[in-house]
Amino acid sequence: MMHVLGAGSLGLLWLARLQQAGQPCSLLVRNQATLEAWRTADNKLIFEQQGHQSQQRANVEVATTSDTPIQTLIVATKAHSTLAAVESVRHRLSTLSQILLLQNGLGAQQQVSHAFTEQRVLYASVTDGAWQPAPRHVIWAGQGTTLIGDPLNQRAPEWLKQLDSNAVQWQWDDNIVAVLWRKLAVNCAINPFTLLFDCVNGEVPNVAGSWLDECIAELQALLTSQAVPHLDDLPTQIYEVIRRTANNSSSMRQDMHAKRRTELDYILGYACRLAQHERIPTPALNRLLYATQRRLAELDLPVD
Ligand code: KPL
Repeated sequence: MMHVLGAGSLGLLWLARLQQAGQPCSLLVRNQATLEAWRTADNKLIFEQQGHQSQQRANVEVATTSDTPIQTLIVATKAHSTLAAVESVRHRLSTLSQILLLQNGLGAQQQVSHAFTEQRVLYASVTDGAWQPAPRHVIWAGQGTTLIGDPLNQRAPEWLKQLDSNAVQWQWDDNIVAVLWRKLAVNCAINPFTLLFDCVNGEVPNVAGSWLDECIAELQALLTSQAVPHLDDLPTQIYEVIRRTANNSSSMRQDMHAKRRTELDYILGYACRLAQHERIPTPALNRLLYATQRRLAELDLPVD
């Protein structure tokens, strides 16, 4: 039995695909009110892909009140609520439990690794696109791949085979931290600009001008300091993502429009803090962080 923690679009996407592949799964929700809402809706989960809708029955539990042991915990919360969410099920974990973290950015993963030294903690980089038009309804908008790895460089655990590749397209990566750094660099170069200028990804080069290239050069220097390999193609990769996702509204812009807390602090905030710590000058990134935080404050949204 796998447990999915986090009932946002990513959590529901994992739950739906795992259940569809016949994998016993339980969704862990935050409180009784959310559980009641599921019960009222007969625990029905709507999963939509390429216009095709299917319905499933979800097995839903309140994370904190149940005490059945958790063997495999898949954490699909936003970065800023990850540590508290995993702490809320600590009493259900044993030394045999394994935790798979699906968060964006960096920082949340390290917080969990430090707090849960008795469990094996794996990190993943997810590129699927998913959104929720309504509660308990998830649309799989873009198929991506999931790279999974162990920050302590151990081999892939056996249980990952249960993520039947028909359910979740995943690959093991021996340098998952480098993968997450590259993804963070892509998100640093795109997401804050889309929030600041309230634009889709494809407009970023126009609205940001040379500021974008200055940020990319600073990100290259920062990632070099973290021993991320093959950085020559980072600018090409970033421009390629902008081209491929030109009509997308970035996750940060979506959060802003929905008046939700953004993941800025775990993306650009993390990069700027680390640069300061490593004494790498990043004036363009700092200026972007400051401008984005100011915009969030104007909108009455948390700046961290
Ligand atoms: O990952 C993304 C995000 O929106 O967070 C990008 C790559 C920018 C696609 O929208």
